[in-house]
Amino acid sequence: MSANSAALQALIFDVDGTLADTERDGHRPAFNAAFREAGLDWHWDEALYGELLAVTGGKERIAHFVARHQPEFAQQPDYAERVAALHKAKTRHYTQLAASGAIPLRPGVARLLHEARSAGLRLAVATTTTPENVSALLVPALGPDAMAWFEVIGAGDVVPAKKPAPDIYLWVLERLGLPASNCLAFEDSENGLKASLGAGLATIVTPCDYTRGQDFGGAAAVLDSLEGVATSDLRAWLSGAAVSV
Ligand code: XBP
Ligand code: MG
Repeated sequence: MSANSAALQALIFDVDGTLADTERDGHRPAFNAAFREAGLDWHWDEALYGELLAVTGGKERIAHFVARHQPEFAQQPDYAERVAALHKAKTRHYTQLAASGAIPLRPGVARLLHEARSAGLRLAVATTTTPENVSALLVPALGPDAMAWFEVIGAGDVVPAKKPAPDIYLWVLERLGLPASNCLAFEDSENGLKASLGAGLATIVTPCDYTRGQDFGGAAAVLDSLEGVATSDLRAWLSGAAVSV
């Protein structure tokens, strides 16, 4: 492969856990608020939520919880509609919380995004969460035109199979019109890394509290955060060179 063909052209970011640490104090309380609103006595504490995070996608996570802990709930004739309604309510609670600015970006993220844009790198998002959740998180943090920074936003149900399937990354690459070899992915979890590697993407992992200690084999680098990461480091990681940050 010539150096030009492997030139870094685009950065593809996961959202939850990567751009911001959203799960424990964002998505989790939003799920619990939706359950209370529906008159359900379900409460996902931090430990249980950590187990449920093995399943990506909010609707899928609720179904996983029901199968393991509330199997009778699945016997209702309108079960699928009730799960969808719970997730819709959860998303309302989450977007309200995120739009209030209560969930900050992780250290170094805003600076790296600004630096990447200045360097002419194209930006994209590949996430399991919903598009409205992405906007609610990014606009308070990056300003009213934040969503326009990302040329492609692959989010939620646009693909049939969620992470660890590679579908969302393949969907984003197709719309970028780029091969994986010209892009770098950013993830926080083993599920996310499996998805990005499955799409052939070199991947930088920045674990968060819920994902620290997972298997990040195959990552180009595993970092505490994106603080101090320069675009020159990104180009080196894409080429497979060792980088000390
Ligand atoms: C993380 C997920 C999402 C969120 C909840 O997404 O798996 O399901 O936990 O958001 P990613 P939703 O790390 O790919 O950004 O309820 O909207 O799914
Ligand atoms: Mg994530």
